[in-house]
Amino acid sequence: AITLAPGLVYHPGYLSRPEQEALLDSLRQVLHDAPLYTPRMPRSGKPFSVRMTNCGALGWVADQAGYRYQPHHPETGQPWPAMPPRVLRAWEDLAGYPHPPEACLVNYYAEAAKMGLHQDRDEADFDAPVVSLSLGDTAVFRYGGTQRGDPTKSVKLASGDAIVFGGESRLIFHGIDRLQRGSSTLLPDGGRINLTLRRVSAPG
Ligand code: MD5
Ligand code: FE
Repeated sequence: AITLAPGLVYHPGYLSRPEQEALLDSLRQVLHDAPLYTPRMPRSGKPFSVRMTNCGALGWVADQAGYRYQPHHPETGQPWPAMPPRVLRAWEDLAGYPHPPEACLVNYYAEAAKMGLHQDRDEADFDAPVVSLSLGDTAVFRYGGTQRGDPTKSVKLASGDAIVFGGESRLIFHGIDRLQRGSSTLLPDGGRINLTLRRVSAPG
C-alpha cells in the first residue's frame, strides 16, 4: 500500500481480475434490483453526469431537496439491496474500523462523466474512514486539502484499485477529472464503476 498523504492510503491492484469479475456479477443483481438513477443538484436541479444507486442499509441520494442518506431508492421506493459479501470483506480488510459500513454508493461514469471537487460531509461519523473500490476504465482522481483553495495532486485509479480516506484525509476536497477511454476490458460497454463504502452514523 502507498500512503499518498496522512490518512490517504492507496492499494493498487487490491482486487484480482477474477475478483473484479465476481464482484461485477454480484453488482448486476444490485443494479437489477436498484437501477441507476440520475442525481440532481440541490436547488438548481442540474443533473449530475454520474449516475448512482446504492446497496446496504442506507444510501446517499441527491435531488432538488438536498443531499441525504435514506433507506430506500428514490425512484422505486424499495429498500436498497444488501451489500455483496466481497464489499463487506473489503471494508474489513482496509478500513481498520471496528463497525461495519452502513452505505455503499455505486457511481457509474460513462466515458464523458466527471465529478467536480467536493468534500464528503453528509455523515455524522468522521472518525470512520471512507473506502473506495474502482472497476472498469482508469480515472484521474484529483485530491487537495481541507480548504477549497489548497493545491491538488492527482492519482490514476485503475480497475481493481482501492483507496482509503481516513484520519486527516477524511475531509479533503476530491473529484474525478476524466476517464481514460478504453483502458479496461472489464465492463462490456466501457465506463467506470466506483463503490464508496461509508459509515453514516456514529457507532453505539
Ligand atoms: C469516485 N466518489 O471515484 C469517488 C470515490 C463520491 C466520490 O467522491 O463522493 O461519491 S470516493 C472518494 C472519497 C470519498 C470520501 C473522502 C474522500 C474521497 N477524500 O477525503 O478524499 O466516484
Ligand atoms: Fe466524494
